[in-house]
Amino acid sequence: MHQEKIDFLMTLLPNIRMKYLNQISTMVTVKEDTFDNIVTDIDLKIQEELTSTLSARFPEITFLAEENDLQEVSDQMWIIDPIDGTKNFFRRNEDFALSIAYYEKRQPVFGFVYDIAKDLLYLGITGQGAWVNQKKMDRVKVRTLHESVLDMNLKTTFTLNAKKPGCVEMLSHEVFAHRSIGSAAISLCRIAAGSHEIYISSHLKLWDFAAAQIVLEEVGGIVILPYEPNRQIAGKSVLLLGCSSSKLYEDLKAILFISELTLPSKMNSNKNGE
Ligand code: 2AM
Ligand code: CA
Repeated sequence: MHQEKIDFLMTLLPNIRMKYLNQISTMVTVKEDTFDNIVTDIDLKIQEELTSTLSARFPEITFLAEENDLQEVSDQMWIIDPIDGTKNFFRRNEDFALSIAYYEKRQPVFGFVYDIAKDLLYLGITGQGAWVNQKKMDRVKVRTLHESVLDMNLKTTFTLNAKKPGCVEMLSHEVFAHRSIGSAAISLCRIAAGSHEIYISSHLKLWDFAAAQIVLEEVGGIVILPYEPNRQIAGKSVLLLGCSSSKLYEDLKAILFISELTLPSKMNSNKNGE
């Protein structure tokens, strides 16, 4: 039923990658005063190309997209981040991704995350599995907290500590290592691929993680919005925790969150269904 949309994107996304891969960013617009969020001309061009091509082919589907004001929640919608990890794109030219998910009736149907620099195209289809460059991904390996590598940024440490003082220091004694990649979509897909186990970010919007969440959940991973499970669909920012197993989530929850936070009941089958 959704194969036509998937096939269309399978062709479109590599074409967009080839077109923009070697383009140098020529203009940077700083939103607000904080330099918290940058947007380059390439973010805008990729979003424009995606939305115009998709709306010509599938005119009934609306867009919830990061740039411009294309933010309409409906029963059939594309959720698009043209570049997730724009600061990486701007400064390092790696670890940034094009992310596009398709939702029906506010439920995830499928999502693509394209790691542009590494040319890895992840696809998750709800209930069917996940693929990378068309190769089916294995279920993710379960590791203990002591074996786990955590990906988290500085801002998130402040937020977690404000909610539960001392929790980040406690966490630092429990994990194997800490890194910070700088792209939610890439990080969640790399948990799915087994290169690390935990990602926590305090300020994400739905387009940052919608597609990658499907990929990770389809290989047995967990994505939780512990404080605000329904805010993301309205385009508001949320604290997100992604990890490779429900056991790991239980261990993290005990360290990071106040005690009354529990998994939604659907989580017993490794899904949170959000
Ligand atoms: P972006 O590159 O699309 O902005 C970096 O830590 C991660 O957080 C990236 O996925 C980045 O997405 C996202 N991010 C950075 N600033 C953000 C903000 N103000 N709101 C929501 N997500 C943000
Ligand atoms: Ca972006």
